[in-house]
Amino acid sequence: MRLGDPPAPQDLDPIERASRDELMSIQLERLQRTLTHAYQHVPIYRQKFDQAGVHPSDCKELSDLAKFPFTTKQDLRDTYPFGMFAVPREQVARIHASSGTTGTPTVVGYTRHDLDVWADVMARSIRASGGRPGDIVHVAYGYGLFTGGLGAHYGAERLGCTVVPVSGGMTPRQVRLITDLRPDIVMVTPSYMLALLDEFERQGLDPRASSPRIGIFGAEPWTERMRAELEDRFDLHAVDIYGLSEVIGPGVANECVETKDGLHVWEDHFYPETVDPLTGEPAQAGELVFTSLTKQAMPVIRYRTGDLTRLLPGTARPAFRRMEKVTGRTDDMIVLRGVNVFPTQIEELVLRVAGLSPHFQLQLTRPGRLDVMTVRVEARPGALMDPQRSEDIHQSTPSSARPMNAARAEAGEALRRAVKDTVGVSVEVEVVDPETLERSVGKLKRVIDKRDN
Ligand code: DLL
Repeated sequence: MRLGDPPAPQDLDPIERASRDELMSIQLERLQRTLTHAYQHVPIYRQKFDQAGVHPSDCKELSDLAKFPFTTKQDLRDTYPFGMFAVPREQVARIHASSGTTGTPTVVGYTRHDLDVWADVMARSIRASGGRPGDIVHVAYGYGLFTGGLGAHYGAERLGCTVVPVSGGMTPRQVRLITDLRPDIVMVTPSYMLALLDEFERQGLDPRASSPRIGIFGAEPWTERMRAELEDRFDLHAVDIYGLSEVIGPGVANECVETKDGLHVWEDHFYPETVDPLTGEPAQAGELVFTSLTKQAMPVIRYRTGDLTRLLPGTARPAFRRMEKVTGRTDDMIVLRGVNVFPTQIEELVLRVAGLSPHFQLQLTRPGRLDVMTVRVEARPGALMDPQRSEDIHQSTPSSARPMNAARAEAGEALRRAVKDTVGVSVEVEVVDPETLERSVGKLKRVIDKRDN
């Protein structure tokens, strides 16, 4: 695998070469402007600021932002659909929306200038990932109300790439297009990249011989172990991209391929803080909170993302702080008999056990008074096979009636022990046949909650 080359300094945006002090002075000026814009044009911000007894003119330095109230998803729901907009609706050039699977959908809007900023930060993200003008970019993030597809699309065009706008789904066709068009870059959720991996193998193609040298993966949490898995099996650089629709979409933060040490937050547009998720007080590690610095249509002030991470000083782009890979969301956290468990913790452990594939689900049940979590994980194809297996097939024994073979039981036990030792909680493990768990096309649903509350 070719080492990820850093871009030549003259190819960076000027702000990427700025000093921290220069960046901070731009941030302060933009922050003051944003607070004023929100206060003047969005009734809910005016109300909340007034209630908290703060006024945009109270923001004299960046740390004064902590005096301002938070914005939550509930605020977006309460003002659905257009109540958070700070410009007349006719100046809104595009709408995106969340799927609304967990309640009222939330709508976000962009002026032409916002779309321009978005394309710029996405182009910057793709370049930081190792992309260059002229590269072919296969976009398998969903196109539509989800921000992944169109966000990646316009960013790749802005950088000067050739875009293949495939969107999600139709997996065999994705593999065909990757094989025939030979993209340099694939942009997709890590879980769907795994589904593409299966499809390569199903078609008898060697994924390591495929063309992509970079995968830009995001929209859901994924671990260092998953990075190693994807890099090894596809022979590419796997780089993390982060974003959320309320803030702009993908391109809020991105890893630099030469360091892969967390995501540089594009702080000239999005100001990050981390707070204690319970008290809301500033904390070194905790819930990520964003304030937009340049958005016109829908400025967000101290938006609570629900994502858990830690802010660190910049490395490959020294002026910009980094965020650690997101380990999970406050609402993804499973509290199992008093112990907090994140699906990413289980992912790390699953991928350490030989013979277990990265495809797993967490099923929650409540058979008695206590919650039980079952890790249902697929064996890797060809691994953990029962020597009697071929006879079983001839006898056409239904697979559910077959006893779990010794190798599977051992792998399951190894995982169970690892979870107990590392996370501190007892789980059940069920090792299932390859290709029996549902695959995601976009964002993966890891947890199946079968407890009736
Ligand atoms: O997922 C935007 C996006 C598209 C990001 C494509 C990256 C690539 P939403 O649908 O609004 O927007 O979901 C945002 O997804 O708050 C996180 O919980 C999660 N998320 C996004 N990127 C990452 C990541 C898009 N790299 C929510 N790691 C966020 C972990 C992520 N979680």
